[in-house]
Amino acid sequence: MANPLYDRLFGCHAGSAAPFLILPDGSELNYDAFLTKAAKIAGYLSELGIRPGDRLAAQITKSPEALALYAACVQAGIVFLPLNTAYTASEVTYFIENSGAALIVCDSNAMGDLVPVAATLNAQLATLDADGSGSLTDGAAGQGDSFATADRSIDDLAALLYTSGTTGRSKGAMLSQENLLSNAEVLVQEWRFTSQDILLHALPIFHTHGLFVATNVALATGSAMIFLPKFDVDEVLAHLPRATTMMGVPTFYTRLLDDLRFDGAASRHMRLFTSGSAPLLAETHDKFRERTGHAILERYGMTETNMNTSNPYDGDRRAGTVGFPLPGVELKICDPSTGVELPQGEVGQIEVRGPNVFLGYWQMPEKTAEEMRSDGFFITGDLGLIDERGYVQIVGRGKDLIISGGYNIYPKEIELVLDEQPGVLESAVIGVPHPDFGETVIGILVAERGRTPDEAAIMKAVAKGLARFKHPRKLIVVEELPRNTMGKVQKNILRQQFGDLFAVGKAL
Ligand code: MLC
Ligand code: AMP
Repeated sequence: MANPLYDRLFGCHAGSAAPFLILPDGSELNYDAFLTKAAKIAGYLSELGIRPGDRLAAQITKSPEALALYAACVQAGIVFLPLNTAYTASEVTYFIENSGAALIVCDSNAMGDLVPVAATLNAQLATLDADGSGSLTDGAAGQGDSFATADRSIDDLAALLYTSGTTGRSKGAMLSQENLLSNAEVLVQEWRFTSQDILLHALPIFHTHGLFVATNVALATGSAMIFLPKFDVDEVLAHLPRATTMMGVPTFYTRLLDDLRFDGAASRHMRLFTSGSAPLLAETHDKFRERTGHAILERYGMTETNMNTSNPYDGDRRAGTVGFPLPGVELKICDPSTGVELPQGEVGQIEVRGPNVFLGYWQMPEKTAEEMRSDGFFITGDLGLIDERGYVQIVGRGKDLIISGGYNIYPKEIELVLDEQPGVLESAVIGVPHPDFGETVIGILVAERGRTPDEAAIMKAVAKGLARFKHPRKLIVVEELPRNTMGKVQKNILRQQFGDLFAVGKAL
């Protein structure tokens, strides 16, 4: 029996007393205890009738048990579908319906909303709360300490991660065991991880960055993680002395720099800081190096592709670049309209191919075909160039996407809600620079003739349907939207017009 992902990341640690999770109160969970927790959960999932290949949707708070649920799914061959805890019930309903999840694991607070959804969609429901209690844990308690690992091949589906789309409809990116494993192996080598490392983990575990980049790299090397529930500057500063490495989104680094307690002394012992999921401003990179002596290692990835490029561990980590394609990853810059590869130095669409690139979108062959070329290159939607030294620079996005604090937000999804509101004729949602989140969302509205949109009512409607991080931080009513001759809204003009709304020192 084989299960490459389980065997390589988890099974190899059986019997190990080495620490895996170091919790905020200083207590530790060793590898063996973690694996036992996972095996018990796998036993319970099996008792519930969840079979290899079934999808399990989890909207749960970060905890050792939540991570053990991921391990249990890998061991039982169940496709893990983690969901942002900020999603509203209506957002979650779509994911469950679209994926056909057999089991939903949620916080007991969400039961009221999800019981009817589960009943309608014929899914089972279990609970897991932030403190690790719940019906999942109760069911797992009665199970044996070991579980017969399900037989899986390297091409089998391991996870389904939803990413929003430019049409407003989310797509489930199908990630195989090989996608996850190949990327973890490469990152371990490139970033020189060893079992001596202690990774400060303050990222959420429902996205690629916190789950597959951070956690899988730690698992692949048998290193420990200081497992914090979220990014909180005080907590991070308190735990940093014990860490050797940290992975973060740019907001982590700007928040640390805003705190004068974070200085050379607080970070001298660290081996590596990495950044990704959103652009790290060259200014932040430079300020960080000045303050701490460390050059943050910036890398570039996506839900669909895991990690594509990385600045070098040894050598020049260049601000404003995302480094070189990772070993095994091919990257080219192409003309967006023809797909023809462009000469070095020219700006075009970034396309990537390799064992890291996903299998396609769940039950959306037409969407997959739009973004995946027949020769296996994936069209990322990011615009970039390869400079004279071979470093990749991301210069913009071909896709209409906002990245706020590392979370992706597709304007279309918000525009659809705004357009429906009484008194609103039409809307355009744009991202503008924000000192904390990098970019933030604003909504530009055109009122129906003779009417004044009720902003409070609009924000209430937005809150009902959409996760908090997607909410416009400001609504602005204009006479009309700028359009080109084809009638397309010129968002670049709006971004110029409202781009300094959140500039430092500007009163709102
Ligand atoms: C929280 N809020 C956000 C937000 N996060 N709003 C916009 N953008 C965000 N990212 C909301 C909160 O609900 C709150 O609402 C208000 O904004 C301020 O909250 P906060 O306390 O300041 O936020 P905090 O909880 O500290 O979270 C900020 C953060 C977090 C940056 C630490 O968002 C985070 O951990 N981001 C990481 C995202 C990530 O892992 N992305 C990886 C994607 S994978 P209110 O009601 O209080 O105003 C990927 C591939 C790759 O992209 O390459 O890695
Ligand atoms: P997601 O869909 O959440 O996986 O987000 C992927 C997107 O994040 C990419 O397509 C990029 O636009 C962006 N991204 C990730 N890493 C970086 C980076 N280092 N610099 C700029 N953008 C990045």
